[in-house]
Amino acid sequence: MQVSKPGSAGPLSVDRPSRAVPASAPAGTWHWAAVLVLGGLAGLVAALGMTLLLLLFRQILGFATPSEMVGDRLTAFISIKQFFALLDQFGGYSGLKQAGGGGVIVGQLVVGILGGLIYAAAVERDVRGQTGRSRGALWTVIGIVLALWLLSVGLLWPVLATNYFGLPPDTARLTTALGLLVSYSGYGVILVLAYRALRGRTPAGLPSAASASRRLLLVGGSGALLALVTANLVRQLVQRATFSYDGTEYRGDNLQPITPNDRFYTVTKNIVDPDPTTAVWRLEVGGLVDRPHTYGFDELAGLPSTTQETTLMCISNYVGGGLMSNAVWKGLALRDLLAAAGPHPNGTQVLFYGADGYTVSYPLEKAMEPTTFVAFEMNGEPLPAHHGFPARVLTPGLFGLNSVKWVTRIELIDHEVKGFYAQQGWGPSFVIPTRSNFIMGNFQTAFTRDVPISVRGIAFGGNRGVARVDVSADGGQTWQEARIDYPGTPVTWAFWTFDFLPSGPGEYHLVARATDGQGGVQTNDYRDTQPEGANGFHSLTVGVTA
Ligand SMILES: Nc1nc2c(c(=O)[nH]1)N[C@H]1C(S)=C(S)[C@@H](COP(=O)(O)O)O[C@H]1N2
Ligand SMILES: [Mo]
Repeated sequence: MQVSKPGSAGPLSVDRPSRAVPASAPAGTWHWAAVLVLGGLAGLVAALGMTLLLLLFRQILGFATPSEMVGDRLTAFISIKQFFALLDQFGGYSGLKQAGGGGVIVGQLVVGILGGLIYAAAVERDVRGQTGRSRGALWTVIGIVLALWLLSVGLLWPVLATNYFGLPPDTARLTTALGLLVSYSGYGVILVLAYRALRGRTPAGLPSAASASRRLLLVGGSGALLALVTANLVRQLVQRATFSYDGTEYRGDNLQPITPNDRFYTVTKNIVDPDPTTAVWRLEVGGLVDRPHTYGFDELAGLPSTTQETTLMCISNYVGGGLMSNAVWKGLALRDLLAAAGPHPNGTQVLFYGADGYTVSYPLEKAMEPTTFVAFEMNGEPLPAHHGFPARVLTPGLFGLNSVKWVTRIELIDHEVKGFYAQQGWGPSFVIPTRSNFIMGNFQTAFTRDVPISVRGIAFGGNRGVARVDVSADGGQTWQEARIDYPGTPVTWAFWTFDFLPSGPGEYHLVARATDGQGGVQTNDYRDTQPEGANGFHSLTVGVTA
């Protein structure tokens, strides 16, 4: 029989000397049950502490949390079909984000509890001398921390390049990885301390009932306190969450050619949007260029700038939908920045990064078009936080997902890569087809001979402009030209009015059809929003009563 190790030879336990057992005695089931409960509790408390550390890093330094990164990472593996099925199941993008973010926090706690169980078992083996060494448990906890960290960094690698205060991707990746290591180490430290506090240093036995309740109260109380603070930080984040505004459309009867900032349509992949500060935010222009450069905000805003009116539209904008808006942006042509950097001849694609880990890529040719823009003002104000403060890209002609908000890096590369939404299966073409909408919804009005009914609408031709709009009241057999009220520019929408003169009472189905500035006529080939954006005529029903 093995002799007790030094240290376990003295009074085995202050708490329960009478029940002291030799260190090598087989543990009873009651003992292991208690060990697992204590281990699980220690693991839970440690996981709460870790979650709190992750949230503090999020709040104080803008580091991405696993709850936010996991969803982004999974997007690449989910087809658009599955994505829409999930949207259905969770009641929209916001519901899905909530479930995903919350699910990861619950997952963290579960993994934390499992870690606690493993650690507790290791401690008991050490104490009983079964491993022949006394530090097995310590190595176990170090192993758990490192394994979880390597797993996280490996699995989340593509999205680690996220920093909500605006650090460019490489720095963001490094700091996120370090933040995870510190937080996971915090888990390890708290686990060891909590388990020790729960179990005591008693080599083999467990605390007496009286001592156990004191210990439980101490550790449980600390856990409750951690949970409270953590919940409070989560609540603060949730208050800033995108649930309340993601998917905001610009629609209604009172549309104006220039959309006020607070009504501009909004789409974001994020649970909580970036909130860059210009002290931290940088814009890198690099990759296959001669003179890579990192711009601070003042330097960027100090470059010769212009204004450009540009309309954006989301690829998810259904026929007649309001996921489109128009603003006057101040900034400069992207090609000015690229020319200053000196692209290598083999640089063929441009890859953009957002502070939120968002990516998109398109050919250099597109980036060099004179209207592809880097904006830092919107309608005379600094870019609002939700629209990409402090700087965003505008890519006229392509759907909104190509206009990266909170841009932190513009990189020249020599091969095609898929950005955030392309990985999910959107595209491959992101060219906006010409469209026209009625602004007003279906309505009824009384028939008055020779008095036309004014019907208003918008039309958008991507970066091709709008040359004319026609309206048909007979299902497309005959067309009459509408009046352009606001022609806009080649990269904006246009507003139009059609004076509809019904021949008598009845129900009329009007459809509109735009012709773009290059002579391309809008088609009625129905196409769903996925994967390349919706297409088809918008129709309006006008009931004309006698
Ligand atoms: N960094 C970043 N840029 C982004 C997005 C995003 O989630 N993150 N969403 C894209 C999508 S899908 C659209 S439609 C437009 C919306 O821009 P807005 O919210 O300013 O209207 O931004 C694009 N740029
Ligand atoms: Mo979008």
